[in-house]
Amino acid sequence: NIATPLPRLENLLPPDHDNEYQQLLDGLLQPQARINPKYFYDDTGCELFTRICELEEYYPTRTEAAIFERCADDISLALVNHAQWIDLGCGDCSKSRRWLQHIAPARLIGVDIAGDFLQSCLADIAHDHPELECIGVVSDFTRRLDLAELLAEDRASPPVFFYPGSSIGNFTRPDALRLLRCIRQQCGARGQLLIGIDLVKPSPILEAAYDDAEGVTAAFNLNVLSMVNQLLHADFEPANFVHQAVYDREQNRIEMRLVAKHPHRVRLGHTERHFHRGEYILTEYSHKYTTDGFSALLAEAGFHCQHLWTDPQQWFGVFLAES
Ligand code: AVJ
Repeated sequence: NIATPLPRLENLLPPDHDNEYQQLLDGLLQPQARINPKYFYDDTGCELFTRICELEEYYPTRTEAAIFERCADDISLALVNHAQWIDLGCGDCSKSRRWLQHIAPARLIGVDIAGDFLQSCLADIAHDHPELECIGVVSDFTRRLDLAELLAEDRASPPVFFYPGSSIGNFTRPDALRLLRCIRQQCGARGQLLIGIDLVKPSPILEAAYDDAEGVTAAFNLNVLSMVNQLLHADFEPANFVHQAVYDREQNRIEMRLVAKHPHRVRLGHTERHFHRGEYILTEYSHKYTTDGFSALLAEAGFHCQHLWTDPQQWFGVFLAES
């Protein structure tokens, strides 16, 4: 391992820390306080999220993995050309790694916000697959995703964008549409998108998935406050808040909240905010789609939906779309 050179790492994160700081602060000063869910993923947050994915109540990860496993041959056959495989929000790249047993891309491009973690994970993959060109792209694609230059290095190979885990559920419908359009543009004429979507289902199942008995999701939600404390020099006291997950049937989304247990004041850098008892911070949306609803969104973004694979209970959908 020591002899393997580190994989190439492109940093496309624009250095706009001031802007980030301001947006985070603005969100917390709004009448409805909010924190962008991307701030969940510090080291502790990443660990807690891994534990969430293993919870009995949290069915999406396991259900998607089962679909991938059961339908791997069909999916592989439906991928026209998979020489360039782009993993959006790759994390530890474990999902892409499993695909390497079925398909043999020439290039693996892992896009994530956490650079150091990305490089070490890609180094491991590169070590196990010496023939594979591994490239890490440090980017916050909730803001901007621009891989045009990188993809153009291999014009002959249309890309496959891999966006698993229903991560797109964090975006509101208009924002999800914007991101899908952006991906479609970068697909060029023959690229494809393989995307995992959590489907609408009875609310007790959904609410349990986001409020597990062990309290791992609660810890995950509360942990975001330590990130905010660091970034904003704030003094949030996690013990003053309680985790809540509510399913909104009209909007088809889970809302994760941190509810103030009692009235109190929080310092936010040079300013401060008062929270009433019961007032809450909105920390995450997790949108659920019907299969028709998500197909329509793909169509609106200019994609043709080619295939849909689901599990027997129709809890999760894997869509393959082409431009
Ligand atoms: C990573 C956004 C797909 O919405 O299910 C899990 C995050 N939050 N439990 C989701 C999450 C609480 C997850 N995504």
